[in-house]
Amino acid sequence: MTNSSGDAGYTDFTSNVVNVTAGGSTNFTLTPGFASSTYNEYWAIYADLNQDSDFDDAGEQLYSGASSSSVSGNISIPSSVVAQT
Ligand SMILES: [Ca+2]
Ligand SMILES: [Ca+2]
Repeated sequence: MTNSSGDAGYTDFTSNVVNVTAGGSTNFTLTPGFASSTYNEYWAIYADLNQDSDFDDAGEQLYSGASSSSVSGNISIPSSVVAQT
């Protein structure tokens, strides 16, 4: 999944779906774009692991960080997650 947020500030990509596997992991890369000078961007990745329509539950923030350049990492999906039917 590759998304560009454009120049509008925050962009909501929650309608985009990517399939993951319980007990599996997936790599990600987050790349900021700047019109002129660079500055820190604040990143977060969430998953609604218990499928109750929010991201407030323990462990649902899979990644957070700040950088002015690309960041890559790996997020793990707990094996206890039940597949969406
Ligand atoms: Ca939740
Ligand atoms: Ca909840």
